[in-house]
Formats: sequence, structure tokens, C-alpha cells
Amino acid sequence: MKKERLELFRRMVLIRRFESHAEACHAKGEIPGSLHTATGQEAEIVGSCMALRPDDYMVGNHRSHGHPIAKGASINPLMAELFGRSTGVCGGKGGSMHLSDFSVGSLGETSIVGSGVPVAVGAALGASLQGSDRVSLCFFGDGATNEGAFHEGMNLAAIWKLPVIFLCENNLYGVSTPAAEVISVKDIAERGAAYTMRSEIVDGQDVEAVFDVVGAAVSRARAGEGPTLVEAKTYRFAEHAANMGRVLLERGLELEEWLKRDPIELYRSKLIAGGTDADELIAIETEIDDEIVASLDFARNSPYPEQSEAFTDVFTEPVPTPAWLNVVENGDG
Ligand SMILES: Cc1ncc(C[n+]2csc(CCOP(=O)(O)OP(=O)(O)O)c2C)c(N)n1
Ligand SMILES: [Mg+2]
Repeated sequence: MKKERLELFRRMVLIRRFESHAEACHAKGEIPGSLHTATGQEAEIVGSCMALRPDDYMVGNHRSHGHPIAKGASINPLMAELFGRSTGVCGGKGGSMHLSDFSVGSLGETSIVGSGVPVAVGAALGASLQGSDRVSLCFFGDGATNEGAFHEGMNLAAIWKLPVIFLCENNLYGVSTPAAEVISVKDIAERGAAYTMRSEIVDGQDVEAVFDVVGAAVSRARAGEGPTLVEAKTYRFAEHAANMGRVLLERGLELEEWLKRDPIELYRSKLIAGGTDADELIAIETEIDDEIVASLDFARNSPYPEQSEAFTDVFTEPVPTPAWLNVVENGDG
């Protein structure tokens, strides 16, 4: 168990440092586009993903650099993707909000809020039609639970008893809008009742608590007992997206209180109280720093995609020709 605990710590720190370096590179203009970090949310990300098998599916959203990392993806192609380089996990054409890495079951993300839900439900349907016991973990924010796609996905997963874990990262805001002002229920977990779906609330700053709650949901899903909605109560420490400025959201004391519940520092204290040598944790962090520096070198030294590739990877290849088009082209119609 010690090994697993250190791995929970390692992955949280890896995500934190990956994102802080990405933010610095974005500020310098090295990373194009928008960049949403999940600093402060690492425990719910790592605790959930580590409760999965490598062949299980996972779907993130616009704030999901850390999710493929937590699922076990190597960071060089992820960093290169942020830099828009051809060695990136999506050939440099996706960027920060499109980090699919099928090799670890990470089906990717999109910027459309709520759109990952049907993808995760579809993956679970596929797994069950194929007779496999793979499960599908779907991350989305509090704001996404007001989208139609969320409710449609929850309903389908419930009626077909699909192996999905719906993981709501309730960080209390959608951009600058407080969740409490726009969501009809006190706890998002209550929304499970509308679909007779089991739901749980978990402290999203406690990595082991998340691991346990999601682990139990995964076991039920694998056993054919259907989906679970898990609401992780968490908080993002940075603004909604890099360079948006805090002007949009004056959080004052609230932020200060949440900073005291930094998931990495909470877990460091817990590990040390449980007998882990503090230096062992520092050694892990030093190793991560080297790994990050190497990933930055890798990204910076990689080429941009060729112009000729602009239209590849857009549709499946070859693009299937619809039957009706054949008929018209042949002059038969
Ligand atoms: C369908 C849709 N509506 C609006 C937006 C603009 N938008 C981008 S992120 C975001 C907030 C999402 O909040 P939440 O789901 O709580 O996720 P968080 O950013 O807090 O992690 C909004 C409204 C969008 N990208 N897609
Ligand atoms: Mg939110």
C-alpha cells in the first residue's frame, strides 16, 4: 500500500508542476490558445483515475491537462501538444483542450461544456456490447450539470445500467458564476435521484477518500450494477483560464480558506504522520522537476506540423462516401 500512496502523491505533484510550467510558458507566448489549469483539484483527478485499470476509459473536459497524466500518460507528448508540436499526443493540432491518448484509455476532451458526457456513455455502451468489463469515467464541472447533454447521458446510463462513473468536479464556479446561484439543488449529487442513480459526495481535497469512493463505484459498475454519480467538492486556485485576470472573480477570503486545504500539502502531512520520511517525498519532487525540464526540452525541440497536414486527422480516413452520393455521381439517380 505504501507504493500506491507514494504514487498518488507523485501524480498529484506531477500534475501541479506540469501545469505551473505550462502557465509560465503560456505567459511567455510559447503556448498558444487558452489554458485552463486545475491547480487545487489534483486530489479528485488522481484519486479517481487511479481507481481505474489502464484499459478503462476516461473522458475529461476543457480543464484536463492532469487527467491523462493521472491515467498514466507520459508527459512529453502532452507538453508537446500544448506547444502545438507534431510530436504532441494529437500531432500538435489539438492543443490544451484536446489531449486524447488512447494508449491509456484517455478518450480526450473538448471545449464544449457537457460534451464529454455522451462520449463517456457511448464508450461504456460499446464496452458492454462487446462483453468487456471495462468501465468509463467521465469528468465534468458543476456548470456542465446544467447542460442537456449531461441529463441525456445520465438517463441513458441509468436505463441501460451502463458502467459509467460520472465525476462532477464541483469547484463552486462556472467561469465567475457561483454554482449556488444557478443550480437548482444544494448538492449536485441530488441530481442522481432524478435518474434513480446512486450518488455520493466526497471531499475532493482528500485523495484517498476519492480513491475509495470511486473505487467502490468502479467495482459496482464492473459487476453490472450500473452507474454512479460522484460529486467531488473542490476548488480551483487560479483564475478560470490563464490571463483572464482575477478581476472577474473577487474571491478574497474564500480563496485563502481553500488554499489551506491544498490537496498536495494535506496528503504530504498525512503521509508524514503515517511514518513516511519527508525526504522521500522531496526526492519524488526533485525527480519530477527533472521530468518536467526534459518534457519542455522535448516540446521546444520538436517541429510544428507540416502545412500539408492541416486537413488530415479531421475525419476518419478514408472518408466514407455515402451511398446516395455514389448514385448521383454515377448519374444513376
Ligand atoms: C456549451 C458551452 N457553453 C458555454 C461555454 C463557455 N464556457 C467555457 S468553460 C465554462 C464554465 C464551465 O464551468 P464548469 O462546468 O463548472 O467547469 P470549470 O470551468 O469550473 O472546471 C463556460 C461557461 C462553452 N465552452 N460551452
Ligand atoms: Mg466549475
